[in-house]
Amino acid sequence: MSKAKQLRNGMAECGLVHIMAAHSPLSAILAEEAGFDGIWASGFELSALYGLADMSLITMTQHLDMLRAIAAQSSLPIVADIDTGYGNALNVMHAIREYEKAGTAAVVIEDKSFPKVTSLAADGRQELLRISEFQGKIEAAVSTRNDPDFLVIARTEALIAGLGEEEALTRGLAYAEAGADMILIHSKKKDAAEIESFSRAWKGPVPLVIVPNAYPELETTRIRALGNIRMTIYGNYGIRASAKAMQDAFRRIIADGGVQNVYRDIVPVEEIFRLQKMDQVKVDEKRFLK
Ligand code: SPV
Ligand code: MG
Repeated sequence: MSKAKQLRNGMAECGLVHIMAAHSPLSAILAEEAGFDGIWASGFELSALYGLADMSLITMTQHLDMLRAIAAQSSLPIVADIDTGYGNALNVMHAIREYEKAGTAAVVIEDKSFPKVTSLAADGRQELLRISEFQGKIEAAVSTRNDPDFLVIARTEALIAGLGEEEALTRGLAYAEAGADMILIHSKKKDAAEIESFSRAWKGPVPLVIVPNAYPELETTRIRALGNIRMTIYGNYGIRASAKAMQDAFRRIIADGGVQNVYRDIVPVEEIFRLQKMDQVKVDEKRFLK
């Protein structure tokens, strides 16, 4: 079964899948062990990993390299954050071929102009494409995929750009008409009212995806109650969790003048060996090193 089919089946069977952001194969392994249904190959997280702002500075090649490395270590379906699709509809066609070959189950393409600016920044420059131009990009993606189960998810940034619910609904419907399998509706409001209102007003033919980064109070029970959200992406939690853990440990080492305390509160090296599958290395050594 393809990973795309696995993802579709997960949504059909459970009603809602939980997709965790990863910025490395190690973070993807940890997400899989924790029990998530899929991996979000996040542009924000990869940008942050390089110490860069999430504004189209990371190239498609860099993102694909990370995604391939994740695919090699994880059995979970990968939802690729391809931002604006790296250009116009022709760039989207190239991207879809490359991401599908790399083992991606789904892509999310957003209706901002290239180069984009990250969605959650206060006063970010948020310019949206004309609706028909973005429909062309969705049509290009849909007609390029090989596997009919490969999901093309259209993300509208209408609420992020402050254009209001009517515009967001109009765009969502237009993108579904262009062939999108799902609509990702993003919001940077600190509470969930905007997303809940959009979800209640959405009468489109395809289900919704949300990214509760700005409004963490919207947990699974409330999401399920809305009835038309099939995918939740935890969009920047991996990088924030790891930054916090490293900040705490690094500061303590300086403050304590050594690692004599901190070593108790970090994973032992044996845990890293386990994640690196050192047991298998030992087996292979015995078998093949003659
Ligand atoms: C990402 O994780 O790259 C996203 C989600 O696109 S957000 O950063 O909240 O826009
Ligand atoms: Mg992104």
